[in-house]
Amino acid sequence: MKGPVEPFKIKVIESVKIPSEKRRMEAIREAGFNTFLLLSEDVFIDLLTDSGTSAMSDNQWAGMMIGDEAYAGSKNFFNLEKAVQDVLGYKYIVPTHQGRGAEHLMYKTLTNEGQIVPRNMYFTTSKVHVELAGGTMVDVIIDNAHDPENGHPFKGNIDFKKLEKLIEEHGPEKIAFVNVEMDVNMAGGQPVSMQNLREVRELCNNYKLKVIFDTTRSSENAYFIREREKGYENTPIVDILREMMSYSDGCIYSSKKDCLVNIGGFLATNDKDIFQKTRGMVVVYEGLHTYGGMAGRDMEAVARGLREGAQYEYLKYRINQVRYLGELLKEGNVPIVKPVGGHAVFIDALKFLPHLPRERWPAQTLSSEIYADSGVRTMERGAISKGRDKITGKNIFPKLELVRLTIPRRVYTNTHMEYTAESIINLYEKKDTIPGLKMVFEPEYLRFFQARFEQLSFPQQVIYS
Ligand code: P61
Repeated sequence: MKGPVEPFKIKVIESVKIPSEKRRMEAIREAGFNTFLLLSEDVFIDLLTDSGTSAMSDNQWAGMMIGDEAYAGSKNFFNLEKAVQDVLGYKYIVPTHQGRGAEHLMYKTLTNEGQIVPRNMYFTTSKVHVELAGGTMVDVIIDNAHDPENGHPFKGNIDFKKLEKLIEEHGPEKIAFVNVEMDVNMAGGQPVSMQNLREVRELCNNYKLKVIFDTTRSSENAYFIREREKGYENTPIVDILREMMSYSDGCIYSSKKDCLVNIGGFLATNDKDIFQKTRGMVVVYEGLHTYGGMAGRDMEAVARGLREGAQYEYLKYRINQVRYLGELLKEGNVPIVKPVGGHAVFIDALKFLPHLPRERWPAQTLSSEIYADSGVRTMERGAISKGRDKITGKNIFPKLELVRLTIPRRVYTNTHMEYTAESIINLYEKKDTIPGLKMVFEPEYLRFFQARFEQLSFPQQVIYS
């Protein structure tokens, strides 16, 4: 098997080196066995996230040089507005410093105390912003998404029975809005089909409910629609994107992913009321409505990146590089979520480390072991990310206990993928010797970012918490 051919050549490089085994052991201990707390210079291949880690093109860097840093009315804002209108089809845009800034404005505007927000699986920042606005997020994704072995081509789809039951049970006035994520991150980067989006719209029309998309990885989702959904085989990606967005009332967008930039975000809508309310808030929390926390040069890079990231040839390479890593791991019998998603390969930590109880945090353990073994940084996506129940205060143990190997866009070569796969396959062969972790520091919000752990020695079946 071979990796995909890159549709670009490399103009600038950044040196990386693999720290010694001794330094890796020290570094992970110093980081409290939390890969978020590692120093970047201690990392060889950084697969922590695809967020803000893309390599920009010469065209984007050229755009940075024409940054108009006027406080008000920057011309780069209007370029960004035009790019959003052309690529996504929304009329109004409110810029923000990154995705969670947009979530804050949008979700606060649309959610009243005690309301429910159905969504196709939670995302950490989305959940916290709905909760801070007084709402509760309820998962209405199809059951297939919770099964790592299930090969459904659109595992990100909304389950209509679950959604309708929720609306009927609570009444439509209790539903703040319906939230649909593209290429569902926590499910493994799994796409939503066009048919599902269309039907969600119809259902919500019946109940007069607003539909808000999390379009963060919508271009990658559009690629999967073209690859897998009948009737879209030859449709240009931009046409697919515009049809997708036509089924929503608005979106939040973290530009740090599919827009191939290091920082930025926005919300967009065709709804004048949402626009006016969020535009009123942006000046309080982010900055003036023509920059929203971004420099002019950053808005230019987002505008150009949104167009570049929707090019078919680029997306084909992108999705296939992620798939290449997934295939290599599968060949080495490493248990991964199937099918391989858009932005990352997810390892099933429960199958990788079956000897560890859930309270020993198998995914957290595995991500720290992968780093110590190879210098590759990955991320826990399981019970630590999920957090505690808002009412009982107890840890929630989601069905998926995963380690995410997230591939930055246009940054690593196929040889980096091969190194990563070989190291993890070697680790899998000695998996029985891996001891679990004990959490010794737990922050109140988004605990996974700063939590600290200690390594237990074998036998570690005793649960202390
Ligand atoms: C990531 F560990 N994602 O995947 P912002 N919606 C969606 C996202 O994936 C997303 C945001 C909104 C990140 C960064 C990150 O628990 C974590 O621009 C589907 O990051 O504010 C971000 O966009 C928020 C990593 C965020 C995490 C939260 O790596």
